[in-house]
Amino acid sequence: MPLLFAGLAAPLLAAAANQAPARVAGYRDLGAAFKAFNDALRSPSPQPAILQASVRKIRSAAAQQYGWFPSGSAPRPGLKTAAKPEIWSQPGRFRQSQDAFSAQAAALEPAVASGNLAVMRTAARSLGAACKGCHDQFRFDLD
Ligand code: ASC
Repeated sequence: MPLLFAGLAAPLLAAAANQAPARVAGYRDLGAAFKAFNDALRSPSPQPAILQASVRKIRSAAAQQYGWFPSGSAPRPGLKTAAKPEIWSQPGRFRQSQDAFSAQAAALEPAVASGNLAVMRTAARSLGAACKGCHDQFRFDLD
């Protein structure tokens, strides 16, 4: 039977290890969507379709991020990640940061719907602050 268990465990471990690349891809997409949003806001008359599509992607990332930090994806020898161990040792604090991001992502939608560029810029700044707040606490400096 040990061979059978080994056969089952290997794919499970591989799935856990793959969660770090999953979050890297997720944050890359999120960063691209936020950049598209901010780039559009720099235009004198941003296209609502671009703003709305970006917000949809940002909100999707906000929903998915809760699944990006399974225990098997914490830092360990052989796993390259900028995620700090505090994510797993202080889950309540980390959850607060995740919720702060979700709240600011959700707030983008009514800001865009208002059609008011100043309101959208303020909402985008608040979202960026939520990103930074989490990075400052839970992400190693990238270089
Ligand atoms: C961005 C981006 C982030 C945040 C952060 C805010 O545009 O990609 O990670 O804003 O830099 O300080």
